[in-house]
Order: sequence, then C-alpha cells, then structure tokens
Amino acid sequence: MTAPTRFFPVSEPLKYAGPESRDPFSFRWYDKDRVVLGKRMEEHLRFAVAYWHSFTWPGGDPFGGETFLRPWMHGSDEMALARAKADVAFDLFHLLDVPFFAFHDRDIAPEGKSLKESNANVRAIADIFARKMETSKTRLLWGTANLFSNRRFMSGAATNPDPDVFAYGAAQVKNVLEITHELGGENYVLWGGREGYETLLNTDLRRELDQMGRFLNLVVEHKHKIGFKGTILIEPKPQEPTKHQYDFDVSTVYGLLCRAGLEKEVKLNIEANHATLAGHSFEHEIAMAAALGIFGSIDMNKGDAQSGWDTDQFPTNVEDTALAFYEILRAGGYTTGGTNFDAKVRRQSIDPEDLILAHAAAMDVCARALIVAADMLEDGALQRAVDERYAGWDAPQNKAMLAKDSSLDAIAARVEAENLDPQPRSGRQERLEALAVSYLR
Ligand code: XUL
Ligand code: CO
Repeated sequence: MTAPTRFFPVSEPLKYAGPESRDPFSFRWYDKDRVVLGKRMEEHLRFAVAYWHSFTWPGGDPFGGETFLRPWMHGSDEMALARAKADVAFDLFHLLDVPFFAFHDRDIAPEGKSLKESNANVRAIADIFARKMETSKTRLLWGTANLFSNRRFMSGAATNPDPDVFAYGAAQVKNVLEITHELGGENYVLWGGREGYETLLNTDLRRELDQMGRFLNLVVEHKHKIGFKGTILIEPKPQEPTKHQYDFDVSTVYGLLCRAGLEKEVKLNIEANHATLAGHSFEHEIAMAAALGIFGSIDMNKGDAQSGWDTDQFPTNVEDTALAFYEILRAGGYTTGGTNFDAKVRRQSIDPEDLILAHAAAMDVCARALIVAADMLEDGALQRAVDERYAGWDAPQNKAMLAKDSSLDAIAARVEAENLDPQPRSGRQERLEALAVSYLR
C-alpha cells in the first residue's frame, strides 16, 4: 500500500462490528469471513467500486455544474491529476477492503489529441494500477471502453453510419481489452452507450444490427487471439442516452447474440436501474439471464421510483436486494462476475466521507440480503412450491409431449382418449409473497 493521500478522514479499513454498531465507519452486516452456504461472504458478493461515479463524476445535473470540487479535477497537468485520482481510488478500495474495481478508459486517463496519444495515457495509468495491485488486494472485475462521451460517437460506435467511427471504436476496444487482460481483469464489459437510434427516419436498422453483430464478433475473436480467459459481458439498457437502444433488455440481447452466433460466448452484466427502466424487476432480468444461460455479473444501483431516468443510486432496500440475490444463488452464484456499485452519491453529498459511507451502507444492504436469500434457498419452501406446481411434467405421458417425436396428432388423440378436462389450481401468489417476506431480518 502506498502512503494514504489524506483525502479521506480515516486511514484504517472498515471492520465488521455487528448490527448494533452505531459507528458509521464500520460494517453492520458485511462480515467478509462469515460462511454462508459454504462460502465466505467476500467470495459470494465479490464487491467492486466503479471508478467513474466515485472519482470522475463532478456532481453536475441539467441545471447546474460541479458540486464536488475534487482536488484531482482541478489543475493544468491532466496526467498528474489522473495519477492523483488513482492514489485516492486505491485509498478508497483499501478503506472499503473491496476485492474488485471497474473502469472505463476515459475515467482513468485524459483523452489525447489522437487515439495513439489517448491509448498511451490509458496505458500509463494502467501501469500505475499494475504497480498498486502488487500490494493491494483489490483486483480488476472489468474494464470497458467509453464509446459514448466524445462527440464523434453521437450517432453510435459499432452502429454508426460512418465506418470511420466503427473503426475508431474497434481500435479503442482493442486497447482496453488488452489492458484489461494484462491487469488480470476477470471480465470485459460492452455497454452500447449510443448503439441505438433517435429517429427511424434517418436509420437503417438492418445495417446497424449487422454492424453491431460483426463488432461483437471482432471483440470475441480478439479475446481468443490474445488469450484473455475472462468473460465478455454486454450490459443491457433500454434507452438513455438514445431513444431506443438495441441492447434493450436481457431477452433482446439474447436475440442479438443468437443473430451474431455468440450466445455461447458472451454473457450479461445486468444493472438494476436499467432493468426497471425496461419495465422489469431486477430479479426478472437476473432470472431470465440465468434461464437463457447468459448470466454473468451485476451493476448494483437502483433508480428512483418517481423519476424515469438512470439515477444510479446505491441500494437501500433489503427486500428487493434479497430477491435479486436469491436469483443469483439459484443460478449458482457468480463465476467471473461480481457486485459492482455503478452508483454515485447524490450531488449534495460533497464530503469525502460520503463516498466511504455510501459504499459501506450498500455493502451492508447486500450482505444482509445475501443472508436472507441464503435462508430462502436453504429452507427450500419457495423452491418446493415451484416444483410442486410443475410436478405434472414428471409423468411419462407429459414428458413425451416435449420430446422431438411428439406431434399435435398424438397429443390431440390422447386428450380425446383420456377425456382430459384440466382444472385450474391456485398460483398461491400471496401465500408465497408472505413466505418470502418471512425470511427478512
Ligand atoms: C450507463 C452504465 C455504464 C456501464 C459501463 O448507464 O451503466 O456506466 O455500466 O459503461
Ligand atoms: Co452500469
């Protein structure tokens, strides 16, 4: 660990102090070594701090600019500021004792006058990360390229009508994928920031989908070429910034992957706030990805019930979070994925300690939710109710209907021969909702 930067008011990592603790600089539920379902909490949850919201966002909104006045955002030597930012970032990782972080290329280093210069800047900061990671426990959950902030990407990257922008985006991804690989990253994320359209009047949908499919294949081919063993993840989002994004939700991305022949190669990074913007619950998106065999990782940040945009708030609701972790546990837990806080403090939370306390509180919500979810799973009553509901499918004549050699003729003949007269049975929703809530603590 390098010397602390003294940006934060504490220098010792937060420790578990139990649910009764009134010390805000302690964990009440996140007890990293506590064993849950045979695995340490830290290994279950695999927390990651996102570089962009905590260290790069200045606190602006559509009506006002910067509120945070972070010291590393002000000065003329941009690379010196990027190095100072890296110091503070690794201090926060240390204080929170998190196993992972995640970044976009443009979060960690300034954009240069050419792609070559930009890539060199990213590499210089990545070299600093590599040195810091020799003594820090924090590893890289994922890297990603920002293909949406610069005005060249206003009409998309892979789906841009201008092939030069496609080329520029591809070259940028190559650099970040290679750096992610060199830093031992466990995943590489593609969020289609502006892969969508504003109006059909200027859009050739088929071309854009073909371009996107080829772009994804180029990334996967390069992954194999350089020997990156991590997972390529796509992060669905329905809209914002574009009116319609091609990666709308889990099911839509599955369709895109099948069209590109990549459903066995690419998995999904599911964000809570994106799920709700798409009109789904977070647990729906996780369960759908698991059912389709493409669950990878999550961005753990919620929206605001009253506003229809991506507010990126830290999770505070144990019940919702428990339902999400229940689906993650049912899916077998993470492999290369993790719980990334793609979340930002509110723009009035201007104190350095707010950054620490926001993450700590969210880690506690997730830890508590994990315990509840583990109880749900271990007790098994919820699963038994589901199994009972489908038990009829175990009978041989019913299994046979789903076999390749079944036919409408045979099924219709059996309905007649057996005089089938199906009687509806209760879905028992309220009973199961009461059961689910009974695990809360
Ligand atoms: C945007 C968003 C991104 C991705 C990575 O809504 O979630 O920060 O997580 O590009
Ligand atoms: Co995200």
